[in-house]
Amino acid sequence: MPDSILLLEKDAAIATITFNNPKALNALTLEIFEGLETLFDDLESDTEVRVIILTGAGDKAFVAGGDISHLASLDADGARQFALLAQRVIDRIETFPKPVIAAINGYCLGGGNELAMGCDLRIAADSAKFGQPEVKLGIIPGFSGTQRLSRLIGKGRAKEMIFTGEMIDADQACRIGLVNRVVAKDCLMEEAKSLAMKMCDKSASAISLSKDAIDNGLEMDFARAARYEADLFALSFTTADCKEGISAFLEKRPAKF
Ligand code: DAK
Repeated sequence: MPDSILLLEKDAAIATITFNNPKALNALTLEIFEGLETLFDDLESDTEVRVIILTGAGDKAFVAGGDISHLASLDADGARQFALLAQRVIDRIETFPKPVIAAINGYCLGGGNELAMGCDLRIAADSAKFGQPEVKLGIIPGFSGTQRLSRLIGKGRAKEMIFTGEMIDADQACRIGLVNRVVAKDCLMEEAKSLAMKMCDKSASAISLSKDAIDNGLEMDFARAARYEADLFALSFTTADCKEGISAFLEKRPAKF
C-alpha cells in the first residue's frame, strides 16, 4: 500500500491517522483496511502514544463510504470476505486498549460512518454530513453498521437512516447521539487534540479498563455486566497507576501516570 493513502503523524502522546485520498472523498479500499490494521498493531506497542485520532484529508470528507468503483465486479462471496475484513478492523479499533477519537471533517457516509462508530468518541465539524446510503446502491451496511447504529441512536432512528439513505447534518447527528459534539470546521483538529490531551495525563490503564467495562458490559445483562465491572474494578487495584493516583491525592500533589 502506498504510504500516502494513510498518513500517520505523532504529536507527543497523540497519534493522528489521516485517510488521504481526497479526490475520491477518502473512500475505503481493501488496502486501507489492511493498512489501518497494521498501524493499529504498531500503535498498540508504542508506549508513547496514548490517544489516537482518525480524520480525513481535504475539507470535503471524513470518509464517503466504501470505494464504490470496486462494487461492480464483486460477487456474494467477495462481498462477504470484504465485509468480514472491514468488521475485523473496526472491531480492532473498538476494542483497542487506548481511546480512539473520530474527528469528522465532512461527509461521513456508509462504511465511513460505520468506521466512525467503531471509535470511542466522535467530534464533528459543523459542515459534516452523516448517512448510510447503501439502499441507494441496492446493498445494505455490511461493516456492522446495522448493529452499531441501532445500539448508538436506537432502533427507530437507525431504521430511518438506513431505510431512507438520507443524510443528516452535524447538529442533528449530535441531537440523536451519533456524535459527542459539534465544533466550528476550522477548530476541529484543535478541539479533537484538546479532548485527547484531557485523557493523556490520566491513567492509561484505568481508561483502558473503563473502555472494556463499557463496551463489553453493554453486551451483557445488567447483573452480569455489574459483576464484570466489579472484576475490572478489582483489577484496577493491582496497577501501579492505582498506587500512584491514590498516593498523589493523599500527598496533595498531581499524579504522574
Ligand atoms: N467510492 C468511490 N468514489 C467516490 C465515493 C465512494 N464511496 N464517493 C465519492 N467518490 C468520488 C466520486 O466518484 C468523484 O470522483 P470523480 O468523478 O471526480 O473521479 C469524487 O469522489 C468526488 O465526488 P462527487 O463529484 O460525487 O462530489 P459531490 O460533492 O458532488 O458529492 C457525495 C459528494 C458524497 C454526495 C457523492 O460523492 C456521493 O454520493 N458519494 C457516494 C456516497 C456513497 O454512496 N457511499 C458508499 C456507501 S456504501 C466493498 C466496496 C464498497 C462498499 C462495500 C464493499 N467491497 C470492495 C467489498 C461500500 C460500502 C459503502 O460504504
